[in-house]
Amino acid sequence: MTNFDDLMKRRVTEIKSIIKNYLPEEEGYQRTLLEAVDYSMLVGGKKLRPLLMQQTYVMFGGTSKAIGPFLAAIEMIHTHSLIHDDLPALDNDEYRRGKKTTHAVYGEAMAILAGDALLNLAYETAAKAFAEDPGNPDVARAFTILAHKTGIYGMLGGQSVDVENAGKPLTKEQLLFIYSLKTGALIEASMMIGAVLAGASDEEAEQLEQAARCVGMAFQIQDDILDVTGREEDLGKPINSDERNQKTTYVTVRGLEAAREDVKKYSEEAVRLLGEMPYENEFLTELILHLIDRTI
Ligand code: GRG
Repeated sequence: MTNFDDLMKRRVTEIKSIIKNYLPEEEGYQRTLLEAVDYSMLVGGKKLRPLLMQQTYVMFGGTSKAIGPFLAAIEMIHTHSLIHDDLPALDNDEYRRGKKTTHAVYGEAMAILAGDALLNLAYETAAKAFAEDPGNPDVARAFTILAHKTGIYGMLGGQSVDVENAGKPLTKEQLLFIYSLKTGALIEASMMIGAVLAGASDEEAEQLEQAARCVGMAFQIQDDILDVTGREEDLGKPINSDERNQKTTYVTVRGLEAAREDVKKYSEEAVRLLGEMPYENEFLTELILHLIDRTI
């Protein structure tokens, strides 16, 4: 095992244990909802967004305890989006992260509620950061980024354009708009929040936003590639979902080879932008470059 793989494993394990601290106990009359929430959060997943947040935080020399709630909150928002994305009304997928999707286990109504519950729990959790670091104005800055990048000008807005255009041909520009919001926005939020909580200026946060936008674009294009070329046992979900849902993707617009080249280009541009900053994190750079060849 290389040093990177080893470090990656340790960091993901650490993030999982931080997230667990913020998950609800499965008790009370709403127990089934709480089980569905915990099931969805614990069933697997790469924990990429908290990892990017934590590593950007490290890059900027962060020391505030406020980071913990935000690491959990970003994964809750991401998991909410996956639960809803898998619903019969959207992609209608039965497997995710190698296990049955939330609606396949708990039924559609409970899955809708579990998705909503996680979106709300994310803000309840992020709000705990105010108590972790009282009087630190960066907590409010981070909270604002989290809410903005999740909403109508971020992930949810991008998803709405995606849903509305399913089955229709799209230009590359339209597709990039959708990707920069539905996938890019949460990755931007992750890296910006990591920096802001470590005391980064607004200008530095904006430069990170550019770098993160490139990471998000590369990540979504690779997602499109894996939907065609990946192995179900690696991905933990069925392949050819985009074709089934008549989705225009980067692969259908640009072809497989150009898509692969662009994953590399966007990732290298992200690394270049990070390299312009007066701080360093070798692991973060390696992580972004490793994502180029990801198979999961
Ligand atoms: C509210 C009805 C309703 C729907 C919301 C907002 C939304 C659904 C979906 C967001 C769009 C979305 C699911 C984008 C896909 C982004 C993406 C590539 C997800 C996969 O991320 P990974 O590979 O997943 O990091 P793991 O399982 O590793 O965490």
